[in-house]
Amino acid sequence: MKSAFVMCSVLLMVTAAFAADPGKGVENSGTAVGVEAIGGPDGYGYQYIDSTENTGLEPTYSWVDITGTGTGLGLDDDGETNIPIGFSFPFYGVDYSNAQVGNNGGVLLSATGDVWAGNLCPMPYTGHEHPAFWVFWDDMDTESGDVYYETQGSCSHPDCAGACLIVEWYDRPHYPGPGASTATFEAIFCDTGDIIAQYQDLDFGDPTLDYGASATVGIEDDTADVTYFLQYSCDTADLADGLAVKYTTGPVPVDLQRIDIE
Ligand SMILES: [Ca+2]
Ligand SMILES: [Ca+2]
Ligand SMILES: [Ca+2]
Repeated sequence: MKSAFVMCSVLLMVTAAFAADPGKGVENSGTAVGVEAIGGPDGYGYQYIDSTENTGLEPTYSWVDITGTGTGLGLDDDGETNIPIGFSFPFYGVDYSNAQVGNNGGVLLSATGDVWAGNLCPMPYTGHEHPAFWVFWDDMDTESGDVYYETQGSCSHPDCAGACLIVEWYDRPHYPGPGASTATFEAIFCDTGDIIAQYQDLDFGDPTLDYGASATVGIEDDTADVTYFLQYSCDTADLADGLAVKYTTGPVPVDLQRIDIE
């Protein structure tokens, strides 16, 4: 039988948002997306798209350094602190004005909670009762660098048209530090509700840690009443320096269309 299996490499710019069932408790594809360039939607309607896509809706990697202008938090090894967002930020349908930043690479949309040293995955982390953005959840340390935040009324990142909050983990080693090298990455919370992670340097000089080999990356709602979540990666070295990942409830292109032709 003649095989006429064709891999269509044309990007079909179908930008309709996936039909997202807003029903609580709906299972999603978050645990299986791995490092696909486009993932979701989760039960709420979040999808992600990373900068390796070229459909026109992917985020631009455009590093914003706030180490000279932002506020250094001086976080301990496993410390957290509360910060003002500076505007009303919507996350899974709830507006937040404060966030809690953890040294271990996560931001909680709550006033309490821990970004524990031991990242857990696959998501969801059901022991956690706080909405979270796991930017690069891993056991970061303190021998160098700091964690900074800054609210910008007119965001410096080209994919945020309005205000944004930027949180930057700068030059941080992995526990127990100082290690061979450090990591630098950041989260950008746009006032539209979009969230962008940017990874400038994820090379610790240790293959067991580099590029997310021991980190959780994704977003999740309060998992006390499970749950919505969208995992980007889980303990796999599939991130890269110069990568941006956007999480959004807005339009995301359908992934490469694989078409069987008989
Ligand atoms: Ca730590
Ligand atoms: Ca490095
Ligand atoms: Ca880890």
